[in-house]
Amino acid sequence: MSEETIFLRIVRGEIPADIVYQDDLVTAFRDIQPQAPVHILIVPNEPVPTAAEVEPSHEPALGRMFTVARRLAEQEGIAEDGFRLIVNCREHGGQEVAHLHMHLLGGRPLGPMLSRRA
Ligand code: DGP
Repeated sequence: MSEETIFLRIVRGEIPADIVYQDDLVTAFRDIQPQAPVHILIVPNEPVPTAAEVEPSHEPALGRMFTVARRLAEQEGIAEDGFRLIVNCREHGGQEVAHLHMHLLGGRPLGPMLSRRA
């Protein structure tokens, strides 16, 4: 998979996004097609294509993604009621962008974790 995804270009500031947090390891920005009142994507600045390719060297960034998710959930006012964190992986996981990303979703009851098979 190519490393030159749209998310890498957002991390680098090359294309616009509603960035809500950025530090040395991760960047968080609002999803362009929100599926809940709060829908933020948290990505490692150094691209990892998918969750199937994570290595021990990625642990600092992956751990930071969780602490940033907590911080943003509090900032967005969804921590108390609760929220959902999702990482889709490859084709069966429904991953569209090959730069690992965590979805932070909340602001309403989110329903069952998986839609039922037809
Ligand atoms: P996934 O299916 O897990 O790969 O989710 C990809 C998400 O990325 C999807 O919810 C839509 C979002 N997205 C795709 N392109 C862009 C973009 O250019 N900007 C922003 N902010 N979000 C994007």
